Amino acid sequence: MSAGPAPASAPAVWVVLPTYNEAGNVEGIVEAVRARLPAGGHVLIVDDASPDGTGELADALAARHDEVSVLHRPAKQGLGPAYVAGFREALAGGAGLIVEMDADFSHNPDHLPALIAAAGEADLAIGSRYVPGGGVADWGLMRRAISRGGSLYARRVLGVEVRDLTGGFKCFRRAVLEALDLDAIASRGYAFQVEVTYRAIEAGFRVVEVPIIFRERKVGASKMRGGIVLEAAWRVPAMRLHLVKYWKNKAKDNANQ
Ligand SMILES: Nc1nc2c(ncn2[C@@H]2O[C@H](COP(=O)(O)OP(=O)(O)OP(=O)(O)O)[C@@H](O)[C@H]2O)c(=O)[nH]1
Ligand SMILES: [Mg+2]
Repeated sequence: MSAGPAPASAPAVWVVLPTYNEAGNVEGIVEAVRARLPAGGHVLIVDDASPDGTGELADALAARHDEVSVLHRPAKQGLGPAYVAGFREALAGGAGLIVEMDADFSHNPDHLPALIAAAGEADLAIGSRYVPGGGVADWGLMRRAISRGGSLYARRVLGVEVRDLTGGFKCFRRAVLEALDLDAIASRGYAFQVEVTYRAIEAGFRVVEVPIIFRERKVGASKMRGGIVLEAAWRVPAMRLHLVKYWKNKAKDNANQ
């Protein structure tokens, strides 16, 4: 008999929230996520030693709620490494489904149930701005063009069907993260989002897109820098080339057998 409130068949959902200087958002987002989590769910905050005290606020939330925990990292190392560390902790904690989302309310917690449900059908559910029903609430023309152009660029270069490749609101089945070589993911910014999805597709997992409305953050400062966009610009073709190398090696291995 299962002692917990969750039915034995329901996989535990872990929501990983990376934070860097999110003191104005962390409490609100954790409470909003908690309110929408299925029974047995967990919230993991991954804080990179934010100088604004986010880590201490996160600790206070963890002390208040059993299902909230904090992973403290010693210095700001970028979004990608923070997620990889969070994914590892979630896998070790027994997560069945792992959600990644921003802590700045750009990813509306109201979309969580649909995203989690979709991952039950596929292997990876992606919150998507660029499918019918999805969109961006309050971006200027320039920002829209960068994001749309970035997704289109990545889609064309990689030759995949996913329309929103750079978004970071996703729900993975455990098996996806177990299958990916997390240590081999070198990307830190937007490229991280592209690389994880691309690797999942290449590994044969089913990916679905769920419409979301993305909002601009209301509180706190953006960490987006030109360097993050540039990283994505050169890493995307590098991902494709890496794969070419992989298949060439495989063909050589087969020929040698
Ligand atoms: N742990 C950790 N979290 C980070 C780091 N960089 C960004 N984050 C968090 O990742 C999420 C997304 O970062 P944002 O600053 O919103 O960057 P963005 O969404 O690309 O840019 P905006 O559109 O301006 O919001 C937020 O929750 C940030 O606090 C980092 O180096 N380490
Ligand atoms: Mg943001």
